[in-house]
Amino acid sequence: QDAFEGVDFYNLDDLLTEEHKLIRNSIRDFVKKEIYPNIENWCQDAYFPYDIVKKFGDVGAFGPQIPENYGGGGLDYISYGLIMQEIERGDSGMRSTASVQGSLVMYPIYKFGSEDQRNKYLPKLASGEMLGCFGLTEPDHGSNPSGMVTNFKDMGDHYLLNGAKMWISNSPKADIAVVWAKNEEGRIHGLIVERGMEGFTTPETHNKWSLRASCTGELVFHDVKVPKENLLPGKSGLGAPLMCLDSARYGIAWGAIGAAMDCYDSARRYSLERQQFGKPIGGFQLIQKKLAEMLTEITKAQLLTHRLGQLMNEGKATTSQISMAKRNNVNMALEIAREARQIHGGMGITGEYPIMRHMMNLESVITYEGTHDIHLLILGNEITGIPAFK
Ligand code: TGC
Ligand code: FAD
Repeated sequence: QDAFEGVDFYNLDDLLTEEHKLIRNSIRDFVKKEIYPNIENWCQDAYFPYDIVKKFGDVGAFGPQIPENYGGGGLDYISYGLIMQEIERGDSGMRSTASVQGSLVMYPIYKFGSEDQRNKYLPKLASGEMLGCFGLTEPDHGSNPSGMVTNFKDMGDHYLLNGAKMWISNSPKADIAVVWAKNEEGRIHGLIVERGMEGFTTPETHNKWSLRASCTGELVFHDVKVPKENLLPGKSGLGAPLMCLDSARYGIAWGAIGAAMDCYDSARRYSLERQQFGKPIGGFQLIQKKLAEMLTEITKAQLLTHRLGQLMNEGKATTSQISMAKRNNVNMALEIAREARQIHGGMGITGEYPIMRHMMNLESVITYEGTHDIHLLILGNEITGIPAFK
């Protein structure tokens, strides 16, 4: 496929700074060179290309919003969003690797970690020398993480950690895991668990039809001795992991636009090349309706995320504003992938085009970081003041 052009129907580039555009273009080039030519094979083979970790570090995709003195990019939230958009234009699984590292591992260590923890882990995570994962979900507690049973006991000179996490992106290859567990009083804390600690294993989850280039697994803890200095001291309670989710969900709202743009771009090109009944299928009204609606939905999603980015930069974005954007944009991308699949006819199911891959990936994206319906209920709670999820 020819070089991908961004979708900018409302001249949103005019609202970006030169730095934003430079960052966006450098990640776009990176994705074109390093991800786009290989991603189809990686997904077909269910292969996580571990060397992408170092490359993401080199290009500044890990923790762009973390201050530079800890190895991060020191960038604003619009830059962060643009980076996620461009990576997910390549593949949602690749964006998962980056958003887990930046928002779910580096962010809690930066925000709630001690100075020693920040200095020990952040520069290595930023450079890609180290890969991290985030363990919140459990086999019996997905949408309801406050019910978690993973727990730790104070043994005097260390903590003893027991329990299991499931569906953890990056876990089979991660060097460290930020794990959320309850203490003896039932209070949730974050602990940094390192690969190699006795009793800690990370079995891989196989046979996924979605996010096949991202590795997913469990985190299993059998009497793991965790040094006391590995507890994140800055914040406890469910609010701590939920703050991390705010940051990651924000990135996903941008990322989904990237996947949608790629589907739209492919459908637009195909509709001009493919001839039926003696003319390009793009000349039929029904195809034009699909393309016009795709462009409209992408543009609306861009406006939503741009404003949300401004609010994030000002520290004013609320959880429910982020929920609205994550929910809307991922659903929008999934709908566009389905319509783009129709436009490609039979070719839409093959690996010749990126459509089916994006569509299958987005089935995970619409479920993780809070399902489509959980985000609806977060909005319902905001509107009425009555939490309907309990
Ligand atoms: P609730 O009673 O509402 O809140 C519990 C405590 O947390 C506080 N809080 C927040 N604090 C900071 N920031 C936020 N955004 C906060 N939201 C809530 C809240 O004030 C309260 O504090 P306190 O002091 O009163 O205790 O909690 P709840 O148990 O009723 O749950 C609410 C609900 C259902 C919305 C929440 O649990 C939820 O969001 N569930 C979805 C779970 C989820 O999103 N899991 C994601 C796992 S990670 C993942 O999927 C990574 S995939 C990454 C990839 O590969 O890209
Ligand atoms: P459930 O919570 O069992 O939900 C099942 C269905 O019930 C959903 O439709 C849901 O919307 C609905 N439902 C649940 N509660 C309610 C309610 N109160 N009202 C109405 N409907 C309800 N987690 C991590 O911690 N770290 C990771 O890195 C991570 N990566 C992931 C990667 C992949 C590929 C996937 C698929 C998941 C990942 N997750 C991760 C887990 C993800 O966050 C959970 O799958 C998600 O939160 C939903 O939990 P669940 O799968 O247990 O579904």
